Amino acid sequence: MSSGERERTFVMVKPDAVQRGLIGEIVSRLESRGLKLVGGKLIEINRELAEEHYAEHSDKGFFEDLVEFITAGPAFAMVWEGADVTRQVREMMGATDPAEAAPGTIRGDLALDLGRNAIHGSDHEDPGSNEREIDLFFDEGELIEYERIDESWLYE
Ligand code: IDP
Ligand code: MG
Repeated sequence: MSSGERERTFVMVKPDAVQRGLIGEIVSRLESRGLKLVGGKLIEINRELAEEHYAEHSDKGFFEDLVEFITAGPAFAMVWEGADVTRQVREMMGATDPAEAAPGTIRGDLALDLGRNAIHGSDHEDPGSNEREIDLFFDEGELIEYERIDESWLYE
């Protein structure tokens, strides 16, 4: 392997994008990049889980709206694996505010509004947030270790 350490990250298709039929589009982008899906499930996030997941924002004015949004309908939770995956997914997601997100990014192509921004990914600037979020949403037995047949063509 030539670049970056292989790691796992937590990604979630938020309720707005589930309602808009975008699970497949978002999964497809990550899958086509060569990232490996090692866990995935449709979930209904309850208030307790939402408050824990977004604890870092609990003092912000938008916190209550954020918790309501993320608990308002099913979300699609995933774990993806790959070289430098946490940062790579963040780059693919684009800026938090879709209005500022570059075309070609998931938010820049699929969303318009800060409070309806389609996707969550662990923060690569917050070390350990990937593992913390994976543990919060998944049991060990729900994550599957396997080789993708194209791995020797993805990594040097
Ligand atoms: P991120 O999702 O790009 O990591 P964060 O700053 O961690 O962005 O914020 C978490 C989520 O909170 C955002 O994805 C968005 O849904 C929501 N959010 C962030 N800032 C605002 C705001 O100013 N108004 C409304 N919602 C916000
Ligand atoms: Mg964040």
